[in-house]
Amino acid sequence: MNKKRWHGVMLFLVLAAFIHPTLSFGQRTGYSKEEFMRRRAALMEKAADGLIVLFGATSPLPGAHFHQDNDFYYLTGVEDSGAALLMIPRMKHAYLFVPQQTPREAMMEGQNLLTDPQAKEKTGFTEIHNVSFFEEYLGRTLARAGSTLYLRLSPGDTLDNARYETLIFTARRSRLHFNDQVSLDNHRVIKLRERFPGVEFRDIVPFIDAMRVIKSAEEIEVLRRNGRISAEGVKQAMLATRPGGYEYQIEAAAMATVLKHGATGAAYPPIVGSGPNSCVLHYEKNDRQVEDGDLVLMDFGGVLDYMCMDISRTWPVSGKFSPEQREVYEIALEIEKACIEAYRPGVSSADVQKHVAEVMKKKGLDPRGERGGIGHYVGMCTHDVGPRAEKLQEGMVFAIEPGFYYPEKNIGIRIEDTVLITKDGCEVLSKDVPKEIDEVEKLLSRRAMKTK
Ligand SMILES: [Mn+2]
Repeated sequence: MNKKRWHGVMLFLVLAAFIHPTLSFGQRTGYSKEEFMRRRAALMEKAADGLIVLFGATSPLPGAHFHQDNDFYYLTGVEDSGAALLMIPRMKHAYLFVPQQTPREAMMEGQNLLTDPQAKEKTGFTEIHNVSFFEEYLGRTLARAGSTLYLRLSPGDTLDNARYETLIFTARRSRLHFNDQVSLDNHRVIKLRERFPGVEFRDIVPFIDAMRVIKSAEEIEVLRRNGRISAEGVKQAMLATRPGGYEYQIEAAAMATVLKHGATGAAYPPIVGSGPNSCVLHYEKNDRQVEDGDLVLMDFGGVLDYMCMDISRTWPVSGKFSPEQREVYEIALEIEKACIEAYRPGVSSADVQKHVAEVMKKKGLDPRGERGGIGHYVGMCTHDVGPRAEKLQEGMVFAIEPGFYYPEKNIGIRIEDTVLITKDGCEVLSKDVPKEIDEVEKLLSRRAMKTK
């Protein structure tokens, strides 16, 4: 190929990457085998004086794609249902146990790792066995390992429930004693105690949380990609907003965008609250007809390769904020930006609040009681795990989400970004969705408005 022709090809590729979003965004990539092997090795170093046991998710939730238990996926990368993990830190051995499928099961669901001749090579496990051998292996190795068993004694988290939230929902379910049933996790602990009464049971969760809270290089790449595609989702939702349309049509625009770019779904039920619904913080029915003059509050994020994103934006259906909406919006935006300015390693919640107070004073704005501070962690779970953040550290990921809600005026405003703490500040992963008033209004003006 001559040089001129080659330049032409390069120019085409560069332009194509700009024009064609799938090329510049990247798709679902997963993680390297080495990433999971590193995590297992790191955990074995922390729980060196015993055995480690973890159980995988048993089956998909009705109507949903299979989503592995977060802790189990974090350590294995395995998405077969009904699996178990046994690690022997003293030997640096990690055994995976996978159910033997019936021929019908294999036909319906596809074969699992147990019958894959490359399984060990693909995953880096010491051995992969039938799950029915699990108890025998545990019994055999416990005696040699000093009879200490690390397992999950704290609750598990889910895609959108933090560990403590799992406890809250269990308590709510148990308000009626007919619904009062121990969780599958607790059932496993009871069974293990019944089988091995002489063993000392210790919680593995603090060790896992200390690891999960600091994101690895591979996780950060996934989070950046998810930031881009989820931001594009919210932008498309803004462009799909029109008077007379429905909230679910706004949700659909965001979902179509993230699914097209490799997300496995939403990180939590998307919130699209218009008018009065903008004041219901976790509104998710999304079935109201949107009216001219309404605000739309959308809280949305995709989940990509087991990493969540959490973004909120609020915009006027008409395309222009009313003076009253604008006044509240400006205050929320200044607080959010002041928090982002303050986020860097070593900073505490009180430091962030102090900075927010200074900025508001300088700008002559009344923060109306909202002080900012440190938001919730984001990661494998939308409300991710981790010890309480006394001071921010590099590699942590947070959602910052100031909001104001005035139901009597149908004004609910929340502005939320997901940020990564970097060496000397923070990187706004969801930065591609506009939030400045003029940028929001400019984007909305691109709509082909069909007003009734
Ligand atoms: Mn949030």
